[in-house]
Amino acid sequence: MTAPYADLSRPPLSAAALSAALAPDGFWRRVDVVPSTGSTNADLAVRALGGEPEGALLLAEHQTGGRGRLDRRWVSPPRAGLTLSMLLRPAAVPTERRGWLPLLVGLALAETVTRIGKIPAYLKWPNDLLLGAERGKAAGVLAQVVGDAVVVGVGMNVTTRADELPTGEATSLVIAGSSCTDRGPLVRALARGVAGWYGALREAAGDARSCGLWAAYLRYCETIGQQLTVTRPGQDPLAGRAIGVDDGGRLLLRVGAGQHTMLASGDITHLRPVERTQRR
Ligand code: BT5
Repeated sequence: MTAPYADLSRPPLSAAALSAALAPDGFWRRVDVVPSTGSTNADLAVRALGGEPEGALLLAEHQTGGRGRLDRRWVSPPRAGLTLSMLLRPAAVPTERRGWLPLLVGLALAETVTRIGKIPAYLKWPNDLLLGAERGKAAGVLAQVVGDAVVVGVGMNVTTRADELPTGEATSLVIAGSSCTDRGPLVRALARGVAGWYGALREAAGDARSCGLWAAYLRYCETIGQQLTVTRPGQDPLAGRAIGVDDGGRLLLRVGAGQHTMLASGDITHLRPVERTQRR
């Protein structure tokens, strides 16, 4: 008999099981798992352009052209992690507040890893998920606006071994000591978390403060209070201290005496070692 998959520590995901588990919650209308594709974000973007309603969740066991921000790549061995995208149509969230959409997905990731994996998780603004004393990157989020839809993609390393990680700054749930490396419960918790926070943000017409999203995000975000540098394509690097996140999900930065600026995007580097205390 031919084994359906070679690596017993990396069982496949079941779309039927995920659909059955998520359907009663109401939001996730359609769940698909494909064995391989270029990019789940690209695939859902095509479906969004075709008019598909929100509530679609697309997972790939392997991506051959996984995308990061700014044309960078997301690479992961087959079934070693989560590579998934979600289709949202945030009509009830004013455009200027939609910066909270990728942030809430980062928050749902941090909550999932804390609750299901039982390890501390940290967010680097806007939404890198960091784990461990070295604050390795275990997950990233890529949001793309497609007409009036937003496709939000997540890549998270789950059983990825050190020799499989693309950079020395990366880590995975198994390396960080997660008590769960079964992708099914992780997907379910993440999808429920996203649906919950997204529903709350919609009901609050995009007001992240009144629905509790802002406070919850700040509990995990280690960027606030840090001295940091920001790099953005085609612009000089910026140095400053992060002092908050605004109503649009932008990072508020103090760049000099009495001088402030808001960042909607950019790559940041924390300059001061983080205090190794758990704030939760
Ligand atoms: C991100 O970009 O972190 C967003 C990644 C989003 C990937 C998901 S997978 C499902 C969906 N479909 C897609 O096509 N994409 C989304 P960024 O902040 O630009 O980080 C990219 C950088 O992270 C790369 O340049 C590498 O240095 C690093 N990187 C790549 N793969 C990684 C991995 N598996 N773990 C940790 N770091 C990684």
